[in-house]
Amino acid sequence: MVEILDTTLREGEQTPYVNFTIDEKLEIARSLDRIGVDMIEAGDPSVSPSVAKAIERISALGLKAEIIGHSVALQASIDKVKACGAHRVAIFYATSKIHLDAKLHKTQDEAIGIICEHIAYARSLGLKVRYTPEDATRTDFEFLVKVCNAAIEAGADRISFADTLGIMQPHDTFERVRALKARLLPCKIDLHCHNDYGLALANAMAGIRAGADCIHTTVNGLGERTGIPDLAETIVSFHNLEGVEKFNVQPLMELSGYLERVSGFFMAPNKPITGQNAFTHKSGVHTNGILKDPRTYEPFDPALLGRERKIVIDKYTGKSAVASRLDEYGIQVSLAELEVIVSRIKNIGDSRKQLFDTDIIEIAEHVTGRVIDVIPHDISAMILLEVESHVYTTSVVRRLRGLTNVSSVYEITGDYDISAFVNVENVMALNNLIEEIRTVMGVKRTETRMVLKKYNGKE
Ligand code: HCA
Ligand code: CU
Repeated sequence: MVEILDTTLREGEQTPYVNFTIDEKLEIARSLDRIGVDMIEAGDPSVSPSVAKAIERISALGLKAEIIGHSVALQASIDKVKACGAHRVAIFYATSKIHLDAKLHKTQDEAIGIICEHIAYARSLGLKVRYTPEDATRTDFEFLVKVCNAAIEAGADRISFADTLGIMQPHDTFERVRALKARLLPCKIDLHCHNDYGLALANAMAGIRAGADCIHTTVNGLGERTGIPDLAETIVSFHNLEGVEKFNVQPLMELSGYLERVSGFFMAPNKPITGQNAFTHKSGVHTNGILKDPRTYEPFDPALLGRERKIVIDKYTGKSAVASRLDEYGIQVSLAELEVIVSRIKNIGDSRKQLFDTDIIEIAEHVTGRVIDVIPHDISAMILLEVESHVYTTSVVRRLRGLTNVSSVYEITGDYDISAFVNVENVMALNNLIEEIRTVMGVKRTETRMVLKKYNGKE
């Protein structure tokens, strides 16, 4: 059964411009444990005192997951992992020619000596050991087998097959892992696949098929450069496509949202599984199918993740989707009225990026000539911002205008400097947008006022 090692706290914190507080790390570790990952790589204590402190606090939580400290091959660094109370040390030492020559200035034999000496040292401290041949996928295969077997003999019980540059393809990964497994002494094989070509999860799944044991993930696919497989994509793929039910999928959405907020690193809407659009349908043909039977255009039920499907109303939309949206609000219209409403929506849709329920209700009001007294489910809000005194208000305004969902921005007098009007689909999207606005440089404080009802002046 596939194992997951989540390394959001180590590889994930290597994402450019991302740093977590100790409390945030504790929260992430607890959520990962609730999800049921087998191992949590909590950091490399030699990086900084606060990384060491976080590993120590996480190790003391008594979680079900095994806690791992990452380390270079140096006794002082391994001592720090031991001092943190971690169960296991993951020692990495590169094995490819380019890394040995250009970075480490060591021969292959010298490398084996250093690796084995430090594994034996870690074992003497009572730590379990994983050995990572960094850049394994560009390492001469015969040398890779030799160095891994030497590491296992020295006391490592796991080898991390690291595709450090993300250069593998699934069929190569399958062949290479199968060949490696056939040649290694008994040990578990981890797959650490980088996503430089967008193939990380595909490679990891191929490696598992070939007999590897464990996939390394991060929440939201964080990590150096383009990161490694996303935890939610990995778990849901194994759950739905491979029938693996050992992980708890329910907390995945919440954890992904939490990571967006604390990392300031927001996901593209079209990201698989947790992206905002993962269950949003647009064209008339698709929405018509979805309304008849969601299985026509959904790979799985969004309820698995506690999510809901969404149908976008715009110029691509047909009558059935508009009728269904009006029905959600209990708005009854005749077929003739519906046709006029749809044609107005199509005309507006040519010039507007997004139509909100407020707009659709307004169109229905005009077309039917009746006052429709309902409160839209989607949200309009006014966000008031105070700007740091040393920052130009206009520079903040410029940044805000570049954000999707911000419809207008005003510089104002009074306690606040700026007011921004925003339209979003739901409270989660509002929350994410507020967090995104708070990360804009120069924003000191925000206050959000939700719009309860909107009146149009003259109409
Ligand atoms: C790095 C090291 C590593 C280690 C992977 C592992 C890699 O380059 O920072 O220990 O499993 O990608 O090789 O993350
Ligand atoms: Cu890595």
